[in-house]
Amino acid sequence: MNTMRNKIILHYDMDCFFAAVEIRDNPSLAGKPIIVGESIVTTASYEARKFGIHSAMSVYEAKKLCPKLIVVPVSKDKYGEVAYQIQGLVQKISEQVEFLSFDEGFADITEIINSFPSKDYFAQKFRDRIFEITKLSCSVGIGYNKLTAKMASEVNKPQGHFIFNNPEEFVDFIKNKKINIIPGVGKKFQEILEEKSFIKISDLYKITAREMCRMFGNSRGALLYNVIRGIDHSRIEFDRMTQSIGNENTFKNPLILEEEIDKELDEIFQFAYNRLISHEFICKTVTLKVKFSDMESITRSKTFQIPTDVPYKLKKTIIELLEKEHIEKPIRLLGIYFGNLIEKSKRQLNIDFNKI
Ligand code: TTP
Ligand code: MG
Repeated sequence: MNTMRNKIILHYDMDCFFAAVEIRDNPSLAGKPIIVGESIVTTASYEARKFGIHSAMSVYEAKKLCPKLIVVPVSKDKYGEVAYQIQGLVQKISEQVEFLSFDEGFADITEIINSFPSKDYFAQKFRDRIFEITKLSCSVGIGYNKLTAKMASEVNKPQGHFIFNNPEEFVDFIKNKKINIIPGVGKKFQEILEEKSFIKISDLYKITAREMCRMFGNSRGALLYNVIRGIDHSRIEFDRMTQSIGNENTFKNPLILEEEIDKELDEIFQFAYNRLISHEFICKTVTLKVKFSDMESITRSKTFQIPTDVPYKLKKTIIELLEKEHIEKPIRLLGIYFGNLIEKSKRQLNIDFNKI
């Protein structure tokens, strides 16, 4: 068995993301053709897609296709907030994560999947949990690499999941599909392929890697050769500097009493702190996030002069941030994040003797 087969990767992609958030927050939009955008369509509800409306189309053109179309302006901050919640959950299940955009990402679940009854069970639980937290649906794919996970999440979209356990299953699934099922094969490349009478994926298996490179260029040819065989060695890109490490919790029964808040804060801190330490990071910024039961939310941060991982200092800062707020409303969510992360080993090597 090669290493490729040993990994288990989950990919999630929110359904109709911007539109779904808008519908969630204004249920009178449900079941109607809506798009989110000002002059360009960012996304369309499934009802609007039935008219042929899609992302990147002009709103003018979209309205011609569906005169009853409802146009909702973009609220990036709101989608960012939801993305943050989702990413918090994903970071809880795995330390190897990569977020491709607001609504899409990968998690390496190799280490934890064996403690669940099955991949199918895990995918369902993941979707349920996302819905519980955000009241939004997503689609999930589980594969043995990033490519197959991403393609799996498309299979039962929306509100579904699918699993590729190995290359045999993958090839069996895609061989009779059209070539544009492959991510990255756009209209232009599809036309080039069709000119050469490659219509279905199965038409490509008889071509050797060398021939493919000759026909389509080295990198594109090699990529195509691998992709149709379910081969992808790309790694999860965990970008440490742009991400923070932390933890948050949503409470079914909002917290009111001081001792309840302290207890929860303690637990969240411990979890977040353990993650910081296990990654061997020190941090420069500490962030406290609080969401109230009336949905108002606040995010407060403090940045230190010198990065630290001293628990006492980190905890004290969090408590100070909380106390400054004079909270009187019930709390629905508490979160603690450590940002501006620096690898501890690098920090030690970076000591500048001139400055001591
Ligand atoms: P996608 O995941 O591509 O689309 P989607 O979530 O709207 O729909 P699907 O159910 O098919 O996954 O993109 C995520 C969000 O990113 C989308 O809701 C709006 C935004 N977006 C843009 O702003 N511009 C674009 O061109 C695209 C494709 C998406
Ligand atoms: Mg999406």
